[in-house]
Amino acid sequence: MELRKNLFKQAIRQGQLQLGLWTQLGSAITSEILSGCGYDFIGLDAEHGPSEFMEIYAQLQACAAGGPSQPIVRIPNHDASLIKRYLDAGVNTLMVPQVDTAEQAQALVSAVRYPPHGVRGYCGAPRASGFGRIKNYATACDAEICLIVMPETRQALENIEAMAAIEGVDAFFIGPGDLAASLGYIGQPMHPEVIRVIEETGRRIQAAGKVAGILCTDDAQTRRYIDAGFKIVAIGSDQGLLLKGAEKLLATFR
Ligand code: 3PY
Ligand code: MG
Repeated sequence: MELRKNLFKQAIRQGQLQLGLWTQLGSAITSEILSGCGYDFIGLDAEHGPSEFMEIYAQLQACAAGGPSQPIVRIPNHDASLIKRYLDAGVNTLMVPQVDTAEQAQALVSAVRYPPHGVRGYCGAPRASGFGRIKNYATACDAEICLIVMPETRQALENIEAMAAIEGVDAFFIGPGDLAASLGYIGQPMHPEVIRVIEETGRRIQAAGKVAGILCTDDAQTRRYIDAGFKIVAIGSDQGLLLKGAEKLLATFR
């Protein structure tokens, strides 16, 4: 059995726009349905939303069955022992929230790599290695792991260039909600000042040679982010689609 290429990582390296859907419902059935729709990626959220480790595991299985979307898992914190479990479960693209400093970013790079390049603990035959069938997993997996860090605070904005200089940080995914809160505009990710800062941060990330991403559910602003060079763009969520779709259907008849 061969180690699968991380098509998402390949695509962002080539500067291709990746459009995705965020999921918060924690449902493997939803993930299976959505991963067959043609989105480039499906975001599986273990930071917010109800999913615990085993629910994410089931959603990874569902994405593999539903394909072709690439799953991205957002973990709840920076804990290296938790990162190890998600990598063992087969997560190739990992998103980490609230990354504020170069030291934190460097520690995350170390957490996703086996010694001597990092501190990831070794397991003989994890799901990620096809339960031991991918014989070169331990020596070849680094190339297929993609690390996305989330700048979501004022402090993170001060450290963008320092974090971008770290080899192994593949991309930045801005959290507009938390960033708005940190800038003094809680609940207002569409405030003009927040948007101005996000667009400026996107330019800084690109100038530093890294890929910028964002989640936005306003179609017109999403277009502007894409035009501004954001390449990892979550354009909606399972919860949002369900809510809007259900309300719209009812309104059609009532
Ligand atoms: C935020 O808006 O803070 C996020 O984390 C979005 O994914
Ligand atoms: Mg956030």
